[in-house]
Amino acid sequence: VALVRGVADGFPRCVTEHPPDPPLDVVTARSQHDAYVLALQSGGFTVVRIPADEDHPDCCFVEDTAVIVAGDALLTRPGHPSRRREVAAVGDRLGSLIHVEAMASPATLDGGDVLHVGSTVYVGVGGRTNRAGYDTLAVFAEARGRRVRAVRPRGVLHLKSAATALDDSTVLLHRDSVDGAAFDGLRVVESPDGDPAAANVLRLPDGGVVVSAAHPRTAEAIDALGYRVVPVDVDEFHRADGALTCLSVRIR
Ligand code: CIR
Repeated sequence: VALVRGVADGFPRCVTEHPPDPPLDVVTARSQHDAYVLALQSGGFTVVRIPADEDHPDCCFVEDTAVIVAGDALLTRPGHPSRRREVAAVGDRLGSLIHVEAMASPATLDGGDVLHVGSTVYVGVGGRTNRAGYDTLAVFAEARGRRVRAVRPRGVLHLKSAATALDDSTVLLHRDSVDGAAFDGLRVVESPDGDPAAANVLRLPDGGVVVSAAHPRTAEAIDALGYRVVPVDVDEFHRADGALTCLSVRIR
């Protein structure tokens, strides 16, 4: 199952590091979102949709609101205060599907900081995710048989803004943003594109890998390693500091 959330009319007002120029366009974003959903479905996900929340321009970045470990959900407390109330509706929907727990103040954590590779959970700390957020997730994940490790990404919003998994033993990363030494014991592949977001790819249940259409060199490199690449255009979300993974919560 992949949970997605609609793009709000107010999407152009979402939180961004730099004001997008030209302004974000909700019509473009929605058509890219539709294509993204189709790619998830074609790759084997059953897609569950939650309607957009017009009070929360960032609500389509649903990944940040929940972390799934061994089929159970930990609802987050997003690092940006304007995003905290996105969580309730996600929790309600997930609660109808799986076991759900919540995270308490002062913990903050964005799902974009949580990278699962095999039985290890890597957590980006120091940005939207604080130590207490890390600790809460560590207890939750270790109780479910996972090893948990902190990583300090540099100059990016989230850990997964610059590092994701290609399979259970391979990490794709942008070398200036994430130190490969953090992934001891795994095969580390560096994305050849200058943009950290090129390293944000999404694994499909059928083994395919969704890659942003904005990063053809990374797509080629992954293809050369033998993965089946599925390009999807998410430019409008890149301009809002988002990438492929942030648009869904995957329950495997
Ligand atoms: C934010 O700043 O929170 C959103 N504009 C972008 C969130 C992207 N989330 C993600 O990559 N997991």
